[in-house]
Amino acid sequence: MKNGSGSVGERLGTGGETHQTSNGNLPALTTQQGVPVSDDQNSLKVGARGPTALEDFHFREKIFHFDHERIPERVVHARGFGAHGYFENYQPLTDFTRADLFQRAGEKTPAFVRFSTVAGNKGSPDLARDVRGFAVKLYTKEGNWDIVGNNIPVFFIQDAIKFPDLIHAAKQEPDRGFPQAQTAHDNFWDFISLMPESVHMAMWIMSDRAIPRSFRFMEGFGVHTFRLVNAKGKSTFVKFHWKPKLGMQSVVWNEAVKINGADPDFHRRDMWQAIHSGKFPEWELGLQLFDEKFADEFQFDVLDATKLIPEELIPIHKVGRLVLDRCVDNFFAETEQVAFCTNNIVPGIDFSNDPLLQGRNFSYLDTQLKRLGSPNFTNIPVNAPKCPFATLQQDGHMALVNPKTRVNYEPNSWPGAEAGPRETPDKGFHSYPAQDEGPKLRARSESFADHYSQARQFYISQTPIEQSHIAASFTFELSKVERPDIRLRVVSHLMNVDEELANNVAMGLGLKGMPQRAQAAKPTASAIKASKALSILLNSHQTFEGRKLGMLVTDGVDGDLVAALKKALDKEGASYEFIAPTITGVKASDGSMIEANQKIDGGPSVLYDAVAVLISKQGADLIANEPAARDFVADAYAHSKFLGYSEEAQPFLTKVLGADKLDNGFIAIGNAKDTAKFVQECRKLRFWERANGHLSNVAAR
Ligand code: HDE
Repeated sequence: MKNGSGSVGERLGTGGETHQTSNGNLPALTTQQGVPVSDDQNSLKVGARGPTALEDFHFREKIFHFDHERIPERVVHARGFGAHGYFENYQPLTDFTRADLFQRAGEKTPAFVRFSTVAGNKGSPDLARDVRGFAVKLYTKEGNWDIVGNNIPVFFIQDAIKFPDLIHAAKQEPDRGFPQAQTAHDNFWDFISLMPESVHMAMWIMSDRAIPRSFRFMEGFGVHTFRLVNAKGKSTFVKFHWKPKLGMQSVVWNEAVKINGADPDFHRRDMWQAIHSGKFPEWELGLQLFDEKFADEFQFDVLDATKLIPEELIPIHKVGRLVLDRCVDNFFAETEQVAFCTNNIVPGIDFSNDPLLQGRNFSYLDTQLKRLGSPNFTNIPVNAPKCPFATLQQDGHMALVNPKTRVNYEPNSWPGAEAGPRETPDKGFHSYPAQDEGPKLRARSESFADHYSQARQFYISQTPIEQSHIAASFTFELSKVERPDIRLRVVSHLMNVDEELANNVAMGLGLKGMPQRAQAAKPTASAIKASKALSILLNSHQTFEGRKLGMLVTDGVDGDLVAALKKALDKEGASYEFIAPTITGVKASDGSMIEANQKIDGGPSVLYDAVAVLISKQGADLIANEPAARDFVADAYAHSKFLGYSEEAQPFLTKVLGADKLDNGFIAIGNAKDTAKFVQECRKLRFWERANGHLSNVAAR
């Protein structure tokens, strides 16, 4: 019987024979004990009108199993989406690491990746303002290696002991059970404002990084400093980066709010569609490599997870690519049951003393036991190594791979294969013999004390439009905070980051005066340099590849124009959907039918990277007063999107927006040549000049 990723019979090693239904085409439905079921529509009753008989073992088993379908959701990162793929190594990295997956050029290592949000519950919307988890499991030939990272290179706290406090503060407030999947509430900002070390990360989550357009368009980071160790035992410090092949892209906040209503599964659907259409998402693995000398001389402590190392200082070496080419067969079996553990490392990789990482190494193993219910969670196919493995561990709930021989201990004197596995000092994992000593104490290193300099660096590295988004999101979140003293305390920290930012937020909140600047353990380094790598917009890949155009069409649309636009999009590697007054579609001017993907109120423009309004005169009249059609255009305008339009659409656009609004982000499409021009413009992804104009209007007021 086929069930998810493999046949149940196969998985349990029974040979996989199944009963057949009488027509022989479909497998027979059975109980878990393999008994064929005669009737799955009616429970067993005494007489047609009951009562139900307790002896109905099929009914009881079915309901019993259903009652136990749920397992605890992850305490953080509950909402996620996973996919399979592989990592391909470019060149041998033998100088730096003996890790097997990096030894040979072209070596492909199977991978499973799970993306997630942090704060929301399992059913929360994808476009919450939040950090995204970027957890990668690499099934190497010497065991599983998990890089359990995020899409932001720093973290809120420096010591793992504060993690429960951080998460309690971020999640729903305990008395009322809301708000969920958002940090715009008192408890979160109360905590942040009392933890200056979190200010750098607060800048990142208030930036566009926290509302990515797609998992495919975001970076990933291992965050902590790790070690690479080569065959001679030499250690090099390393930070891991994932760089998306198609560049980074985010949405704007007003758009995020609307996407959450229109398609709460926006990110998982995007990933599913990309993989199913053969446009496999891809990232390059980048390494920042540095030695003890750099670590000693660096302005910040490389063990402090609230700090990053600017790429300008330690460049990133791209060493391989990660390709996601297969969706899961079963969401629960794989995405829900995958168990990432920071302590899953392989020979050639090692930990640093980052106190956050050290704490995580306890937490992940512990949490899997709670969620998956047994120390045998490693036997679940998505978690099992793909290389040979042999332990002397046994028993426990759901034990599937107990030793088959008489021997379950070591040392033993049983001969031959009976003797079981043995340690391998030459090939086995050795911890790097770092020299660590000091008094036993509860303390925070002095070298962790600069809380504002990198927060400032992040801010000054952004373009004006990105800076305006940061100010707007601080203002938005703090406007949801009820206690004025908490709002003031946050602004007092921002004054240590950047005066202009603090003033803009204070203005947005309508503060009568500025608070006293927060006391800083270390003053903000005024000489800190901007780092271009920190901005999304300064790193544009200038491509519309992998993006999606929404085409609003009506009966009478010019069929040639549509065909030309489709061709231009195909050439670019972009996709498209048709949005029409009815889901049946429309009849083009040449008599051909165009099938709709969305009815107009099911396909708002927030779901697309750019839009085209290719309507006929009669179509324009039909939709002129349709609110969803008007919103389609008004939102695309407000979110600075490029908009292509047919000549017949112009009066409609003017009616919705006003004649003066048709700026250079509007591209008239009259012929095939124009379609190419339109797609070329779309490579800029957004027409930010429109928003900049709005910014200067605000400044002038
Ligand atoms: Fe996690 N984190 N975390 N975290 N984390 C979990 O493990 C924890 C931290 C991250 O898709 C949990 O299996 C502690 C940083 C991701 O399944 C739990 C601390 C980073 C995922 C846990 C941190 C992360 C988790 C909950 C502070 C980025 C999702 C469920 C020391 C580098 C993995 C689970 C997936 C999940 C603990 C901080 C990333 C409870 C104690 C920093 C991507 O073990």
